[in-house]
Amino acid sequence: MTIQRTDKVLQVSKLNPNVVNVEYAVRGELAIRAEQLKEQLASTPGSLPFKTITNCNIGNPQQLEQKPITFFRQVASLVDYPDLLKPENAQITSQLFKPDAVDRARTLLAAMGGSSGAYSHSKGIPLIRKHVADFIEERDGYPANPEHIFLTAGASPGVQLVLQTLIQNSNVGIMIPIPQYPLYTASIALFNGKAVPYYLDESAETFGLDIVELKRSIQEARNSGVDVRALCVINPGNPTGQVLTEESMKDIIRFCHEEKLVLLADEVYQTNIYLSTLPFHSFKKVLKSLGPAYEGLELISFNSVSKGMVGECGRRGGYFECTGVSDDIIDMFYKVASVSLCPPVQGQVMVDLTVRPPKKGDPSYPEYRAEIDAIYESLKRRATKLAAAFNSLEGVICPPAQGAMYLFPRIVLPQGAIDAAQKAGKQPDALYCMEMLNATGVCMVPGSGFCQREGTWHFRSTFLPPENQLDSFIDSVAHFHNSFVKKYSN
Ligand code: DCS
Repeated sequence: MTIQRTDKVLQVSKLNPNVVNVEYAVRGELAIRAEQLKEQLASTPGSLPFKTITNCNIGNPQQLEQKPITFFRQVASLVDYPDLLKPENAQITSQLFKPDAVDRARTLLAAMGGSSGAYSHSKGIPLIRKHVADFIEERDGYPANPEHIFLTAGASPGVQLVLQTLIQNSNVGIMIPIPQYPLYTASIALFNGKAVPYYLDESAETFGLDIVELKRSIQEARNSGVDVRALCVINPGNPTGQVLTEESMKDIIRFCHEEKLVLLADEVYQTNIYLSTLPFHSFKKVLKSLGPAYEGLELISFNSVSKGMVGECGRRGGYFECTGVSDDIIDMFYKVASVSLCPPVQGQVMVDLTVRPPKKGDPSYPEYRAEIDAIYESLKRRATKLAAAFNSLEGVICPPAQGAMYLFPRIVLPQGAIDAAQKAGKQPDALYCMEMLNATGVCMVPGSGFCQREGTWHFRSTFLPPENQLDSFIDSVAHFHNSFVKKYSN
C-alpha cells in the first residue's frame, strides 16, 4: 500500500527564499517556449509557420553549427581514450592525429595521473594552472603565480564562488553594470547580497562606462546604508558589446582603490574583439602598469573556454586569477572549491588547449590558424551585417558590436504594444520577443532580462546564426518586426 502524502515537504513556500527569488532570463520564459516549439516541430512537422528554432538567446556557438577546433578535439579524444596511444595502435593513430596532438595528450595524461576519469586537485591540475600563468604572463608582460589561479567549470562557478565568499551578510553590496549579464543579479540574489546598479551610458554608438555614474551609484548605495565591497566590470560587455579603453580602465582602477573595492573583472570575451582601434587590455595588465601605488588593489579576473573562437561551452572550462588577494583568502576559496572536489577534467583540458594552442612551426598550426581566423572573420562579418539589418528597422537603434557575441538594439515600441503587454502582465519587450518566437522560431532575450534604464526597451540577439542562413534569418525578423509595428500601431 502506498502512503498518500497530502502535505509535501517540498513546497515552494517552504524553500530557501533566495532560490525562489532568482531570475535568469537567458534560460527563462522565452527559452522554455522555444523548447516547447522545438518538440512540436519534431512531433508534428509542418504545424508551425517555420521549420526550425534559431536560438539567439544564448552565446552557444556550437549549437549553431560552429565547428570545434580540430586540434582541441584531437587532444581531448586521445586523453579520453588513451588506448589510441598504445604502440599497437600507432599506425591508426598516426593516420588520424598529428604528432603534436599525440604529444600534448601524453603530457596531459601524465599530468592528470593517467586518466581523465580521476578527480584532480581542487584548484585544477597543477600543470594546467602553470600553463594558464604562462599565458597570462605572455599576454600582459607581468608575472602570474599558478597558486593564485583556480580552474573552474566555466566562468560561472568561479564568479559564484567569489560572490558567495564575499557576501558576508545581506547588507553587502556588489556594484554591477546595467544592463548586465544575469549571472550577476541571479548569484547576488542567491547569496542574499545587494546588487548596486551603475548604468552604462547608451548612445547610438556604444554603451559607455562613466566614472561620474560610478560615483553616483556608490554614493547612493552608501547613503542608504549598503556596505559596498566590490565592483564588477564586464569587458567586453554582455549584453552591450562595448570594449573599454585603457584610460577608462585606469579610471576604474583608481575608483576601486579610492573607494576600497575589490575589482571583479569578467573578461570572458577577451578575444571577441572586432575593432582594431579598440583592442582588449586585461585589468591585470593595466593595474600593473600603474605601478606600486595600486599594488594593494584586490583584483579577480575571470576567463572561460565557452567564448572566443573556441566556443566549447558544454565542456565547462574556465579559470580565475587573484591579484593582490591575501593568502588566507585564497585558502578560503580553496576550501570552498574543495567542497565540489574538482572542476571537470575535460574542461580543464580545454583550458590548457585554449591558453596553449599550437604555435607557428607545430604540425597542427596551419589548420589551427585557418580555423580560428575563419571563425573570427565570419563573426565580424555577421556582427556588422546584423547590426545594419537591425538599424534599418523602424524604431530600432543598434550600436555596433565592438566586442563579445551580442547586439543589444534599443526599440521604440508602439503604445498599442505597451498597453497589450500591460494587459498580459508582461514587459513590452518580452511581448515583442514572445511574438517574434511564435511567428519566426527566432529566440532572443528581452532587454528586461538584463535590466535596463526605466522606460527603455531592448532585445538581445547573438550574431551566431550560420552565415549561409543569415539572409533568411534577417528577412524573417524584419518581416515579423514590420507586422508587429503595424499590428500595434492601429
Ligand atoms: N560572464 C559573461 C559576461 C558571460 O556572458 C557568460 C556566459 C559567463 C560569464 C559564463 O560563461 P561560462 O560559465 O560558460 O564560462 N554568457 C551567457 C550568455 O549571455 N549567453 O550564453 C551564456
